[in-house]
Amino acid sequence: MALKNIKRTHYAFQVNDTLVGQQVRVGGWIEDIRDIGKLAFVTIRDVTGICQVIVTGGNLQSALQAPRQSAVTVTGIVQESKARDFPVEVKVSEFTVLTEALHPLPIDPTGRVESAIDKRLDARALDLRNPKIAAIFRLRSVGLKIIRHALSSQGFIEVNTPKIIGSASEGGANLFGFGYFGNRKAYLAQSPQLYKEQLMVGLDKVFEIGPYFRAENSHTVRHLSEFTSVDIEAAFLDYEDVMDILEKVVRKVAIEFHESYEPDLQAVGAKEISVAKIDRLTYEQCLEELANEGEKLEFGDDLSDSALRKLGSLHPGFYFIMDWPLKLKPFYIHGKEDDRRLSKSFDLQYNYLELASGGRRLHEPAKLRTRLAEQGLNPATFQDHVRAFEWGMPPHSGWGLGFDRLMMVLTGEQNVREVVLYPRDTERLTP
Ligand code: AMO
Repeated sequence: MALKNIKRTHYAFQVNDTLVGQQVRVGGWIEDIRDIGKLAFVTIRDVTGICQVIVTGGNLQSALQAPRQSAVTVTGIVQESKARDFPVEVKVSEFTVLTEALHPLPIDPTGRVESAIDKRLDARALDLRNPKIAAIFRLRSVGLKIIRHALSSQGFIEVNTPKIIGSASEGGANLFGFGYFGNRKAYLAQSPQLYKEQLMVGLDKVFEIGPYFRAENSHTVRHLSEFTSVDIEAAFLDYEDVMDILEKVVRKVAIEFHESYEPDLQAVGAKEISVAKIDRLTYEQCLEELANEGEKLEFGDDLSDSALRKLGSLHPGFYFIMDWPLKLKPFYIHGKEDDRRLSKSFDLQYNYLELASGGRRLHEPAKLRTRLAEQGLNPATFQDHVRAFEWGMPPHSGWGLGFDRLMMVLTGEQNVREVVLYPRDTERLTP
């Protein structure tokens, strides 16, 4: 068989009136075929858009026989078009079907026929051919880029800590464990918490963007068993300082999305999000506001889903809840000096949804051991961790931001699975 030239000269969006009279080769997928006898109008979609081509003569048969969504290259001369939707079209000299698509496909990637999310996730790669879905993942990519840039330019260095670990980072619950060479037991990291804190002994300001794993038996639109988190840790900073950093990072992503990625935001149907000012409420203020709304909670109660939904309706958009009761927070969180019931901790919320949590950490090894024991954790299991605190550990603070949840908010999606390529949850392990 003759060698096929698979290289494109132009993307579909580049085929415009400046190219009239020139030869182009586009590569993409057949979207529609309109057969009008001696010729056929075919639309070809690629990742950038769609163009129309006119097929005649010897190429007609192969174009008409090809199932929609087959991968093709099309070569021809650009000419003006009378079509309503296309100012120009390509008069085809060579129409090559590279790979035929199955007919019928499991989902319609044009999005004209809607499929339930599970069906789309079962055929995720094909789902990405839908321009709306592809736009979500382009935005996800630039979101990460913006965050990396924002943190690096503030002096943070990017690190990679292990995902196979020997002890729990967030306490005992929801760990995935597995056998590790011989009869040892290993776990998948729930967060980089222990490592990012240890790094404060030498690296001062670090961030990590990575996958974390939680055996959450939750069936919600916001929990996954594998999620992506942006974590930071910074020495010689208190919790309000790292709240400022978080606020800046989130604002930067939201603003840059709207300044530079409006077409993708429009494709996903996202509304503009206000990040002008992020309110900082204390836990106790939240209790008061909730009591006024008829939701009575005692000091020390966690904020339930329904309580968070009420708070979300009072504070639509982003807001912080800070100064949580110490007993509600993990062992590594520092207490407030002026009120021992409270902690130097915070969550960043968007309406009902928790996007991030963080705080000032205990940096004195003796206090850390006491807190571990108080929380029913075995200090011996955390020996390697606590050792690092004996090497001149500076005071430090940090946070973990659920990147998938942030993307959910910024794209206006209601289900975290929409913004994750291959989500993992209690039911889904494939594809
Ligand atoms: P936390 O456990 O609150 O804190 O997690 C931080 C953020 O990660 C996201 N997240 C999840 N997203 C999807 N599915 C899940 N199962 C899931 N679990 C958590 C949330 C959450 O706010 N070590 C601390 C952070 C710190 O103090 O630095 C931690 O992991 O958006």
